[in-house]
Amino acid sequence: MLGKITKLVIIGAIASWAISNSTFQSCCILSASEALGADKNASPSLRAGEKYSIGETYYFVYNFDKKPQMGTIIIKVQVFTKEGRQDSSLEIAGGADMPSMRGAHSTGEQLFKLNKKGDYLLPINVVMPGEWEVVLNFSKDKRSIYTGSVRFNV
Ligand SMILES: [Cu+2]
Repeated sequence: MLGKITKLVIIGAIASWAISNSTFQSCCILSASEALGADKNASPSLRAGEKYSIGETYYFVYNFDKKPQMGTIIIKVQVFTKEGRQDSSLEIAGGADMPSMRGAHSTGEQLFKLNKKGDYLLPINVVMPGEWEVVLNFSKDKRSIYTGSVRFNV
């Protein structure tokens, strides 16, 4: 009889230790992902209106349709060949988020849409003042060839 009670007490103690231990682990996982976010912050921000090379073949320029502000703003990316001819053979994806509160307003990765002129367009819904980041991912034939980040303050 006494032996059974002792066993129950031991099981109870193990269970409560396991619960507190799992709480400890999830806290560590959280801080690890925060550290990962901090690393991402280190990537240099691309400047609007400047030319950036993509390998040997292409370069691109991006701009906003207006000064970034609350509401919907549109990012326009134009890709050119080294000879200066506008090119629309790439695929561009962009995902917006606020670095200071990752995940809170993340748009997920969305594809830029081409207009008739061959410009790549992506609308972004700015729902809160502060610093925003848009990570751009360029791919050719489904292969990622360039990644960069655009930051702006609202
Ligand atoms: Cu926010």
